[in-house]
Amino acid sequence: MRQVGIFGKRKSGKSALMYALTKHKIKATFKAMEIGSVTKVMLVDTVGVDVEDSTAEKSAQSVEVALMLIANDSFELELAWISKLKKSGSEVIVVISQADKFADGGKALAAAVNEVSGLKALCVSSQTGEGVEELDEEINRLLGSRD
Ligand SMILES: Nc1nc2c(ncn2[C@@H]2O[C@H](COP(=O)(O)OP(=O)(O)OP(=O)(O)O)[C@@H](O)[C@H]2O)c(=O)[nH]1
Ligand SMILES: [Mg+2]
Repeated sequence: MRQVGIFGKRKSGKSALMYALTKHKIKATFKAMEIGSVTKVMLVDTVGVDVEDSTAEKSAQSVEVALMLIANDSFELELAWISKLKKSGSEVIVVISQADKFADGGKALAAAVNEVSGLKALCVSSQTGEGVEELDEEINRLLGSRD
């Protein structure tokens, strides 16, 4: 089964995002099913990347697409994980998580991440649903690009 992993520090909003994406009916799954390329896409929740535990490392080996959540302006660990995920062959989508908590919707943080890493980040709130559809589309696009 094709796997999409959700990574991020403890309390960065991984489980809430998994629920929000599931509620959104995981359009990626249905589109992929329509074109008959796969039967199912599985979302994989993980323990925090800041937890001493090998399970997130293990998930990192088996996901095709990884969502890396960033919830505040200390994101060095997340950038290190992004390199690791890419090395193991995963596509990575950077997500500014809990975007509703920021007055600007996470834009400044997304710009800071972009400046340091060159990566584009999507601002997403599981609470308001802001950005969930765009994220879903990006997951779908990346899965499609790997067919
Ligand atoms: N305002 C706001 N709060 C959020 C959002 N997503 C999650 N939260 C809250 O943030 C806290 C942590 O969310 P979780 O989804 O449990 O985070 P997690 O990364 O799965 O946490 P662990 O599994 O413990 O590592 C909870 O109190 C959520 O209600 C969001 O988009 N907006
Ligand atoms: Mg969780």
